[in-house]
Amino acid sequence: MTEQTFIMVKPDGVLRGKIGDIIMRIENKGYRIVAMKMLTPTAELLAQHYAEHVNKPFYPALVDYMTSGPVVAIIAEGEQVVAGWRHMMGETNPTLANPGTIRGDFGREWQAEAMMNLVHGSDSVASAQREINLWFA
Ligand code: YYY
Ligand code: MG
Repeated sequence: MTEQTFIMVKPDGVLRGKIGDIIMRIENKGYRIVAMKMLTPTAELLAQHYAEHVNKPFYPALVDYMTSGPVVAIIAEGEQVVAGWRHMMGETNPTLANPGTIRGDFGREWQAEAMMNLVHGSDSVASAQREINLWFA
């Protein structure tokens, strides 16, 4: 089924010059980019985006990392794009992410307790709708 997902190139992805590579992977796979913008997220926006994580021990480090610079927020559309993009990103922990995935190919660094793993992708169609409404309000 054609659906939409929310994708983000996180601050480490921008800093390391991977925007082009990541966009190329989205387009090469056959997904369509339907909206895109660059912004530095506020702590308030992140608290809503990462509502499920606000009480976790890694959250303060995650906010420091995610507010450290601009991100690229993207809406992508395609057949099963939510699951497909999760597959292309690889596992959350870049050390364990398979080679060939974005996190497996580029991820290595940590900031304090937070994994710096270059990209975000919604984990379900419902999350995607919520995140799209939040970031592209
Ligand atoms: O959806 P995904 O990004 O793969 O992972 P989540 O479990 O939703 O965590 C969001 C974000 O938080 C993750 O990309 C890195 C960071 N994080 C962390 O630094 N340490 C953890 N133990 C879990 C998550
Ligand atoms: Mg998640």
